[in-house]
Amino acid sequence: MFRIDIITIFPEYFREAFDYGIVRRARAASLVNIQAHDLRAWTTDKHKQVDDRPFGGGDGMVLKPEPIFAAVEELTATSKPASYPAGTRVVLLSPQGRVLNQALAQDLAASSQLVLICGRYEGVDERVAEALATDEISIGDYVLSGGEPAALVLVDAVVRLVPGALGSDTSAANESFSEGLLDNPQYTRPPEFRGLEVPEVLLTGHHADIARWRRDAALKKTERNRPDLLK
Ligand code: 9D3
Repeated sequence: MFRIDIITIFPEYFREAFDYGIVRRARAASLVNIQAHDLRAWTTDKHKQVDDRPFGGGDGMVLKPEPIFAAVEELTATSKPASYPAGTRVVLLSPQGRVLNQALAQDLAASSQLVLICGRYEGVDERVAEALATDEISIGDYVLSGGEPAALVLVDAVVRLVPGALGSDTSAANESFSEGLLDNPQYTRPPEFRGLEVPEVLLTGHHADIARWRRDAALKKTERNRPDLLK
């Protein structure tokens, strides 16, 4: 079974997040086991301190390395990237990471255990990126208040690619982004709604015309919203 362990100071944040849709189905079918762990469980001091002031000065606090290394050690049986079990990826979610895309999601889905480390505060002691994580990943160029929402996004993108997670009628390889174009627009009944009409061609049953319209509409949508995909 594919295993995903999330290390966070807010384990409750994830409580219902994986109880919906494809992720819920994958869990129910025992294709994947997802657990959120409280980083404070691996502290050893009375105050369960997970952060400290940055060396060299500066605002805010930095997550300390010791509890994070101890957590990964317990969850993977080691804390040396070279000796992680085959198929184990230890991912630090951080604004400094490489940006998640469908190819990276596919790569991660081919592993067997993901350990996700969620940062908070002003950051995470760099020794976690240097000597503990196999990957450092961002979900895009905007500022979040922590790694938790990024972990949700990554889990969703990866779990639906785990073999068996999608219904047999839908193949993950056969979707938008795998083809480099956005999806074509879709319509359903009624054919006229508040004066807004469904494109005539979709009502004709002429399959070749419909296929041509869809290709053209997808191209126009991509030109308008994501010209970067066409370069
Ligand atoms: C680059 C921003 N940093 C400048 C001082 C401060 C900072 C902002 C946000 C430090 C940590 C965070 C928390 N964000 C994440 O942990 C994070 C994140 C994100 O902010 N954007 C996109 N992907 C990710 S993955 C983890």
